[in-house]
Amino acid sequence: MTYETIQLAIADGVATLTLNRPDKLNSFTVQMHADLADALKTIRRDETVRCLLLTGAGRGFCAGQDLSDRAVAPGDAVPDLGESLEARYNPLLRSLKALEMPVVCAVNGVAAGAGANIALACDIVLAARSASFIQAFCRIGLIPDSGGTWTLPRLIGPARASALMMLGDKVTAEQAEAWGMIWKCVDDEALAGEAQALAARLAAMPTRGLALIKRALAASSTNAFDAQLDLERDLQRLAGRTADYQEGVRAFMDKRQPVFQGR
Ligand code: T3D
Repeated sequence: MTYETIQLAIADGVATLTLNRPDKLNSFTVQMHADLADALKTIRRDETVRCLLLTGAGRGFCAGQDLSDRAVAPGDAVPDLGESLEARYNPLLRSLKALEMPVVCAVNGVAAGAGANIALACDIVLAARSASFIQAFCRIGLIPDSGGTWTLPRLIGPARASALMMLGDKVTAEQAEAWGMIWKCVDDEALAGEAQALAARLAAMPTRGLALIKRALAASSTNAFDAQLDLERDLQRLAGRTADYQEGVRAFMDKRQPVFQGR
């Protein structure tokens, strides 16, 4: 599908979304937000799509907000960044989190600012060995957004999260893996292949079940243990009604590989 700032390709159950402003390290503009919102709507409506793979074109994954849209002359009105989050970044993060399928992120290069936190909000994150993550916000007087103040301390703990957010230091992909910030660091030349293989594997799995796992994990960060037990009961009830669960049990009993339909 053709967009000005991104590419969307749908094949074999996988939607591959590529941020595509490589000369500006795929930094975000209003147009890119609009393109992404439209692409995500297409993905949600397409019943053949069972996994989303997000990546970037060129040498970077995403450098966050395009700062050339933020430079103002002294005395000019300053942009309302709260409005920018409300209208564009927050809906994007909510869309990714609410997407009823696994979201894989293949971080092909530097992920800075909102770019880092969008990557970290995905369900499974792979990164090229040469990639890095930078909470760049503090370098220009901002606070981490795109869910970063929620996501990062949960992934790596408050001590590391606050130092990274206040210092804006670069974290290499190897360090990110060692800290549990991402799932896996892979050699640069292997990234695209590994990410496609992972997405294809997820797309052949019980999609409804995976979406319910995603929902349970999201709720676990705020629920007490008791409430989480209740939620597991409710979600397991839904999982138990899916055709894929029936197929999983039948295949196990028949000693054959299951064929899941994502229903
Ligand atoms: O504003 C709101 O709506 C609120 C929301 C904010 C969310 C945010 O994301 S705020 C944080 C914004 N991002 C940054 O502060 C990161 C800025 N970029 C960098 O610090 C560095 O570019 C990197 C560390 C990411 C990479 O460094 P390096 O040395 O590998 O590349 P480079 O040479 O700096 O960048 C390459 C080109 O991309 C360069 O353009 P040129 O000179 O070749 O024409 C550079 O200007 C451009 N570029 C990189 N990041 C941005 C950008 N252009 C616009 N906006 C950017 N964020």
